[in-house]
Amino acid sequence: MFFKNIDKIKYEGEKSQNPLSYRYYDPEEEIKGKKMKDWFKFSVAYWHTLNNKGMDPFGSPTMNRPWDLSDPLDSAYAKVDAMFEFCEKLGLEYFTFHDVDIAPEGETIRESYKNLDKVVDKIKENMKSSKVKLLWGTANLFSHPRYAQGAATSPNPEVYAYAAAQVKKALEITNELNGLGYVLWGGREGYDNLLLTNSELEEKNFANFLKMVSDYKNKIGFNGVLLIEPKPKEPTKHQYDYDSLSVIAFLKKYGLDNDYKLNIEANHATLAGHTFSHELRYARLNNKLGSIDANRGDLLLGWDTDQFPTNVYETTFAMYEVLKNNGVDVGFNFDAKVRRASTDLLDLFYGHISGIDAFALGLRIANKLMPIIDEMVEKRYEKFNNDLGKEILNGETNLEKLSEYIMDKKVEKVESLKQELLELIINMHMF
Ligand code: XLS
Ligand code: CA
Ligand code: CA
Repeated sequence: MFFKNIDKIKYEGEKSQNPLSYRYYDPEEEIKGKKMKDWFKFSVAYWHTLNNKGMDPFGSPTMNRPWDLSDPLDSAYAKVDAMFEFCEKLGLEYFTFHDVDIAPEGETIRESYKNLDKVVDKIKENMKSSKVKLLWGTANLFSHPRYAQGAATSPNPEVYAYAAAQVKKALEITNELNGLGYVLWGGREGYDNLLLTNSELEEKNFANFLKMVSDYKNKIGFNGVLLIEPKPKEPTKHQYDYDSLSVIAFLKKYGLDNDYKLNIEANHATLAGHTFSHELRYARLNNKLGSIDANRGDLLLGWDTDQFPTNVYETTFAMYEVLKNNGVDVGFNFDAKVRRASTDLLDLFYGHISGIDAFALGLRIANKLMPIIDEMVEKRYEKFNNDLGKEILNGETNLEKLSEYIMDKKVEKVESLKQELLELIINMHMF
């Protein structure tokens, strides 16, 4: 046991003053006929919760974790137990990992495969006596020095092959563990210097790589959803999977749009100069809203801080999009870490609890606001129900007809937007 003095976190309702309880997240409560736990399928991220030790570009690790042992494989086994215990205590059923998070990397890919097999056996063993499952898996194609100039967009074909071998195995173990999804985040797929980049070559290689991934997924019969995670920058100056719409355009260009959906991260949305809900909206409208990385950034810092989501306005607007999408295919992963100075094991619980509650409250409020917002939007566009509106909407008119129609009419004013009224109503429901 790693979290000895902590009992299972329970739903105690909003009057509770116990920080180790849920005030809004009641897993069994139904909203629109679906249990809260099924709306979310919250997951804990291996890399932030078990592997992050508080290192940053200015300083050494600040956290000593009881699962960090001297032998890397022993540590890997201890982490499996820690993950299962942590999820069970939070009452969550899912976790996520990169290949290198769960098992030590070997000198060759052959050795890495062996280590992965050992740890995956241990995960399977733990799964037998637990409800805890895999939400999604992925391969880390960005930390090792070989990936400094890209993986599927590297100038070196052997690096490309190494990346392919990592993804092959990561897909296989995700499949063996019945993961609901597989994520591709192109951490180093981008450029730092445009003049030194053969953009056409990199783009083609990247597209071929994604094609191979989806072919192999089908070959091994993996039923989960393949997900691309957009991010505009960091670590590279410009990343190819910039945002929802650029990924969707890329997928369409290469005939891959039936093979992939998107994993939208809140912090990446704001790095791209968008809101979280903007990214969710455009993914949703293109039938691409596959999964969510639940976190938040800090606008004053301006980098990928991966903080726990606590802003209920943001979670509410996000859940409005999720409700409209009737949920997501995969789930909500806490791609979030405690701050470097928050060094207690308990802080891991506080972070997750406050993120879970912020989303649960967001879901409740969004559900109440939805009919009000929908009515305001409908009213705003109601003129498109008249003959002129219908012709425009159905693409049944042309410039001549329109100019003829409007020739002698005065068109001076549109009805008020009523943004202030909406904002007032939102606060009425919020507090
Ligand atoms: C980094 C990404 C990463 C992906 C998985 O910014 O968020 O953690 O979610 O590789
Ligand atoms: Ca992420
Ligand atoms: Ca991030």
